[in-house]
Amino acid sequence: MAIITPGFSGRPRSGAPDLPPGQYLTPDFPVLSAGPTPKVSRDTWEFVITSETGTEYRWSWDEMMGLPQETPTVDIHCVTRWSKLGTNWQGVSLDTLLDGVDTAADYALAHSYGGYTTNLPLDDLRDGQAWLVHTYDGAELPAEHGGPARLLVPHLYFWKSAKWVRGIHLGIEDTPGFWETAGYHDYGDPWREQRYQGD
Ligand SMILES: Nc1nc2c(c(=O)[nH]1)N[C@H]1C(S)=C(S)[C@@H](COP(=O)(O)O)O[C@H]1N2
Ligand SMILES: [Mo]
Repeated sequence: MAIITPGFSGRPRSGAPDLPPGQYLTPDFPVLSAGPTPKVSRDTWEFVITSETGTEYRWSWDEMMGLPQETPTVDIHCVTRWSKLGTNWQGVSLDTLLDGVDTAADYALAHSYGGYTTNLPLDDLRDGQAWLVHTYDGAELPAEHGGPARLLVPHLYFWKSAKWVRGIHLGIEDTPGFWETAGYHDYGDPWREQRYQGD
């Protein structure tokens, strides 16, 4: 039996040009967290980029908020198959944060308050592809979605967008993070359906 709601086709849209293979659209914003939501105060919050030589570049909350702000509107794709199109964020481009960072590293490992980690090539944080975001849909990013601040790397599966991010370690070698160690794909391109190792 098909239940038809006015204005709705009755089946999730699939095969749309902006929907990667195997994904469906959701109007909701599901919460996916591997552990409890850490309590992180803006007063003590800091974001630290550590280069491969151990040099640390630090920003307090106020310093980060004082940097040039961008308002990306992007599509997000979770490996559990939900996608959400046209999400609105505000934050600082990783280009801005990496601007003064002296590094020859090829890889980045994001670390979160609470212990979560995820890895990606450093190039995937550059050229307008990644942000440190603190605002969602015009409001403070809710804690369950990664507030005070999370990484936003929408061209990769959403597990790469570390919630409660506290820093990024730059390295000459690739170091797998939490889900990557558990069998998920090292890179995670939703358009190539790189869900698991070997995909
Ligand atoms: N620190 C941290 N970041 C995380 C996760 C997590 O468990 N811990 N889950 C990842 C996964 S699998 C997804 S799909 C998104 C979910 O973000 P949301 O809960 O805001 O939808 O966060 C990613 N970032
Ligand atoms: Mo996910």
